[in-house]
Amino acid sequence: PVTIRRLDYQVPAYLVDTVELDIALDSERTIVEAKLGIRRNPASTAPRMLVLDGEALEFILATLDGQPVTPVIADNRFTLADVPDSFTLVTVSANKPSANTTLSGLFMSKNGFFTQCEAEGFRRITYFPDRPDVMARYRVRLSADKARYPVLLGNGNLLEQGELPGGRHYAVWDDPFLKPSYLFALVAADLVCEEQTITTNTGRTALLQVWVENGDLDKTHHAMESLINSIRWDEQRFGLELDLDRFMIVAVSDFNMGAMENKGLNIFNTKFVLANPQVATDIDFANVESVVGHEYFHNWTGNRVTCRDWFQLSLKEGLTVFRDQEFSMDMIAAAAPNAAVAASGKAVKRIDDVRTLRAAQFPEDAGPMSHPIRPDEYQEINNFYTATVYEKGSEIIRMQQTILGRDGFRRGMDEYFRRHDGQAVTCDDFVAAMEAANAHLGETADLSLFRRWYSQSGTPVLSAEREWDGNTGRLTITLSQHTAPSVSQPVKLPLHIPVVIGLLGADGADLPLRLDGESGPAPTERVLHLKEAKQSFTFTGLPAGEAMPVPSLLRGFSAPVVLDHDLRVEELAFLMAHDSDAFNRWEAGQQLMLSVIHARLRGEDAGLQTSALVEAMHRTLEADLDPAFVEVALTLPDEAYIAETLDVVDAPAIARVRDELKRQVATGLEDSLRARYTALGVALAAAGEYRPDPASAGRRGLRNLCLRYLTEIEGDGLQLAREQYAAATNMTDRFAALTALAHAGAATAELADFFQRYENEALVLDKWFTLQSTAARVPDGSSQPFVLHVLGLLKHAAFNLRNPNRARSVILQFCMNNPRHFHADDGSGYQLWAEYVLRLDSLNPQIAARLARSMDRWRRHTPERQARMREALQRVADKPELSPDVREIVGKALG
Ligand code: B3K
Ligand code: ZN
Repeated sequence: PVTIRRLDYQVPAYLVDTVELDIALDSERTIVEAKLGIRRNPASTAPRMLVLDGEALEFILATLDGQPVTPVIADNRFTLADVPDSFTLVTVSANKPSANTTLSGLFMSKNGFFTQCEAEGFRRITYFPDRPDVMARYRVRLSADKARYPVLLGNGNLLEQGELPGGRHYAVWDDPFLKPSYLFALVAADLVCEEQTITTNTGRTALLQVWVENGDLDKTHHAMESLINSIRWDEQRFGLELDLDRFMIVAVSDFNMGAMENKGLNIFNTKFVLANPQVATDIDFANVESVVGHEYFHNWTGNRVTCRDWFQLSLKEGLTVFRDQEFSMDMIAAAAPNAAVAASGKAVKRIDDVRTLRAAQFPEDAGPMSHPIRPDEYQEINNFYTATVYEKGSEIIRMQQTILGRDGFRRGMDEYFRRHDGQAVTCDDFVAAMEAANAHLGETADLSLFRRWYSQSGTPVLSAEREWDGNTGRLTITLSQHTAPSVSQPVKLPLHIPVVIGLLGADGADLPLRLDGESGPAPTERVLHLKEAKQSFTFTGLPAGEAMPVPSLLRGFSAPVVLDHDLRVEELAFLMAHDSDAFNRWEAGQQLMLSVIHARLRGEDAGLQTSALVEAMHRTLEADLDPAFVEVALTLPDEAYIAETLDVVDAPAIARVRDELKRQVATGLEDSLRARYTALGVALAAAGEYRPDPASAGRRGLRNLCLRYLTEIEGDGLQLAREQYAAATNMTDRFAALTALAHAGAATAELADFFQRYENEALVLDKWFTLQSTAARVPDGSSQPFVLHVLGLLKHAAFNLRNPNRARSVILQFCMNNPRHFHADDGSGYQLWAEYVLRLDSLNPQIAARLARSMDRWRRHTPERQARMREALQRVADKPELSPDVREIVGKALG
């Protein structure tokens, strides 16, 4: 395997100013003529040799300034020696879209041609310096059979279209913006659209379109609304305007990822476009909004300013995730009736994001694929579209906002665009703009130490110790940090960690925070800047003669760290009830739950702790709180997060202990759960027609959680679930009822009914497959081993390994999200894993590599399981013709 290193970066030897493409689309042989205006890069000292990338292309001919030339074509490279300083290169090549199962480059989905060029797909369309720092102006002529592919779309503006002989037609698209090749896109398909014009804040008008298959026009409205909200939000929050005359979203059913931000022509997995109350759940609606926002926000953070090289991926991804998270929060707040509900809604969104970080990124950062948000090396770049680059990357941006303040952060963003619009830049350029725009803040704006977050991998453990002097009212908090060494970084350095803190007095209210030596007004919440391995902070003027104030540390999860607190159970319960920071109220509850789960896993009965926890949960359920908050507060930590808090993982034991606790909670809260279930049902019915707004989604969420708890115990839970399933008027309630029944192993009739109802709705069938692959029990309650049930799903007539959504819904879901059965004692889960990694690898290496990663943490499992997991990994590694994608993952896992 070839390793690419960040420090080996060289400027491109040749630049491309203009690209004219003529693409004659044909499923068996698409002909691409490319006319490139090329010139020597004055900044390069490399030899005068033109090297272009090209993969899976059939070379037909090439001319240089009109003269035929003969390139050397080998190892996915096109090389021409002794080229002039400035010239026009024409190449003609062919490719076969119908055979392209990788879904990278030009491929076919059921109703047409689509492209995916990020990261390195453009080289599968034509010979080109396929790297993000080569930015060119593109004009594209598309032609195709008119009856089959009546819609021809490209980046930018439509200049011309017309008929051609032989039943074909053509369209010419021109993109006025310079762009890297990874943002190129085309679509030729049988599609229809919902469209609308919008006037931007400066009075420009633009046409917005959402293109879908015929028959899906009843599911585009939410995406369109989300797009409009995204445009408005970026104008208001960051002063960024839509720069195009036309902005298109196209839905495709075969797609490797969520969506892609191609300039003016976003291509989306149908899963993140199509939604209506009958087929989409509240979570789907929220996901559509967030992905539409994410791709739209890339238009500035990613497209107008792009990455110099792929090591800088977090420059656009971390920043854009941060932006989409903030967008969703602001949308929730905007819909809230008052400030309290707005604050709670924002906290719930933050909690969801932190749960994702803990369940996906923390394990990644502790395993064989651990890398800094700006990686130093990779073998296959597609393996680095990770939770670290995205989600931890977003946390690194968020911390800059915490350090500089919201206004300071905005000044930094303005400076970033002022400096770099139209350029391909680095993460360091971003931080430098933040610093420069805030220089007047003095030391606060010095991010030199902060930059280590970009270069150092691993999750820091932050420890806090307290010393209380009750006579003088002085509290000293000593913070220390430690990051475990990793293979590539044996020595880890201290980071700049912003720790947002509050102190609760005996009545639960926030106390003024005055650091030793300070005078003047004292805030009740502030940021402590931990910059060394260990630092003490002394607060003075606290109520003397009282018990030690209870610290609320890392409010709002102000840094992506593991907090090793020294809080006693009573203090956690106190925070859970009184902390003015809703995130930390939730967090205190999670820590209580974790300590009960840990005790049980150690074989202790933890009776007292459990009853304290159940009581605290009962109070939360009975309190007059935002239902969405109550839902997250009553949800036990995920199995994946629990596993990360343990040294040795026994996955089925974790699931068992978590189930037991769930049943105890359900038993303890049974009457309240049923009462709440009923009351919420009444309130929702009174509110009328289904709407996916945060308030009603929150009510449904809590009501369905109550139902889940009730189906965990003997009683009328199953009966309620059956009734709810039958009476449901929307997918959220119907699917929640089905889920509750399936986990209880009592869903035979409903699963059959569900399949029949939604046989023609691919995204709903994906849910049906996912639910069955991730269920706690075989959904019909039979005693067959779970893996046989999964095998049955894989053989189902509606299963199709080539469709990524369907493949994910069974095999990836089973291996990644059903730990108790994946880790079955006999190793059958691992065998299935190996077989499907190999099968998928010959079709679609990107999806195979994702699946391969479900073995990342194999060294943490019990010795017997480790042995079986290693065997399965070895079986995959032993295959000689593995893709670079899977080779890198299994190589690192075994390494
Ligand atoms: N930028 C794309 C991801 C491309 C993944 C390539 N393997 C979607 C996004 O992050 O918005
Ligand atoms: Zn992105």
